[in-house]
Amino acid sequence: MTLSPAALALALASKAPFFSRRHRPSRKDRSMLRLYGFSASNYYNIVKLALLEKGLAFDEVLTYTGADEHHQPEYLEKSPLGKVPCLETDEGFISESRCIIAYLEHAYPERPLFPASAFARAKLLELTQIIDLYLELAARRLLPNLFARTEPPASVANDVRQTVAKGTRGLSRLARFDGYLVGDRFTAADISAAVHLPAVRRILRTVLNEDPLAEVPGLAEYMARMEARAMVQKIRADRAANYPEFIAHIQARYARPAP
Ligand SMILES: N[C@@H](CCC(=O)N[C@@H](CS)C(=O)NCC(=O)O)C(=O)O
Repeated sequence: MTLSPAALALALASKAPFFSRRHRPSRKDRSMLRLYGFSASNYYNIVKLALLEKGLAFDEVLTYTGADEHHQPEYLEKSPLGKVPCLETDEGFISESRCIIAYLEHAYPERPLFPASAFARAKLLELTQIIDLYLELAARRLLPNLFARTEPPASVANDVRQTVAKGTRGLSRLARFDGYLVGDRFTAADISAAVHLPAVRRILRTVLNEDPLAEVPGLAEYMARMEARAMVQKIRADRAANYPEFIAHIQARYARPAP
C-alpha cells in the first residue's frame, strides 16, 4: 500500500457517497431502495442476500464503518450507531439487519422469507437469534485479533469458546440440516446461516485454530447446498472483490497513532 493511512481514509471517505451500484431485476420498481454498507460485511450481506433472493431492485451505496461526530457525521442521521447496513426507503432510513428484513417482508410480501404461521415464524426467529447472539456476536469479539494477527487475552478466548459451544449446541438442537433450516423452502434462517456461519468459522479457525461448527452433523452438506445458490455465489464474489479495500479502510480508520 503506497498511500499513507490518512490519505487512504480521505480517499475512501470521499469516494463513499458517490459510489453506487445498481441491481435492477426485470420486475418494475414500485419504490426506491438504497442499501448502505460494504460487501465484506456479513450484516450487510444478510440484507443484500434478502433483497437479491426476493428479486427486489436496489442500489448499493458504499459506506464504511467508523462514523462519528468528526468522520462522516451525516451517516449518523441514517444509522444512529453508525453501523452498516442501513436501508433507505421512500419513507426514511432503517438500520439493524433484522429490522430491515422485517420491513422488507411486510413491504414486499412476494417471495416470502418467513413461514406463514405465527409459531413457525417465532421458531425461525429463535434460530436466527441464536446464530446472531451466541455465534456471530461471540466470534466478533475476536475480530480485532483477526485483523491485527494477535492472540486474544485468554479470558476473552475462553468466553468466546464457551459461548460458541453453547450456540453450536443450540443450533444443532433447533435446526434441520437435511433440507432448508426451517420448513421446506429457503427462508431468513438460511440467509442467517449462509452468511454468518462461514464468518464465525473463519474467525475461530484463524484466531483460535478451532472449528466447533465442523462437528455438527449434516452442516457441511447443508452449507454446500447454500453455496450452490446463485445469489449466495454473488455475495461471495462481491465480498472477495471488496475485501482488500475494506482492510485498507480498517487500517486507515482504526490504526492507533504511533506512541
Ligand atoms: N446488530 C447490527 C450489527 C451490524 C454491525 O455490527 N455491523 C458492523 C459491520 S459488519 C458495523 O457496522 N460495525 C461498526 C460498529 O459497530 O461501529 C445489525 O444486525 O445490523
